[in-house]
Parts: sequence; structure tokens; C-alpha cells
Amino acid sequence: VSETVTVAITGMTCANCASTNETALEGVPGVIEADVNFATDEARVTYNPSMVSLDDLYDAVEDAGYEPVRES
Ligand code: 9UX
Repeated sequence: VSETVTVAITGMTCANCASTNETALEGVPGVIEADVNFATDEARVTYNPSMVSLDDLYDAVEDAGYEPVRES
């Protein structure tokens, strides 16, 4: 089972920031794939919802030094 969400991320000022966020998100156990688009400020994340919550994704982005737009 997997779910895919789009998370808006603010604070990315160069394309390497997107790579940093991809690595951070893919480091969360249960995340299957993360693609971060610098041009649109959006992360598209596919994950196993039994292992990962939206908050876990937000926390990973924050720990990497960026600001997720939390929706709840
Ligand atoms: Mo580019 Mo992003 O040098 O934090 S990686 S600004």
C-alpha cells in the first residue's frame, strides 16, 4: 500500500536545495520515493502510510533546514 502527497516547501533558493530535501525525505523509513521540484517549490512523496505520517515528512524537511507548508 502506498500514498502519494504533494508538500509545498519554502526556503529553497537553489536546485541543490531540492536535492537536499529529496535525500532527507528518502531517508525517512517508509518513504518509497521523493521528487522535489525546485521550480514549483513542491515535493511529491510516495510512502507507506502504515510507517509514515505527514508530520514525519514535515519534520524531515524542517530538519534539513527548510520550511514545509503544513496542511492539516
Ligand atoms: Mo544552494 Mo540551497 O548553494 O540551501 S543548496 S541555496
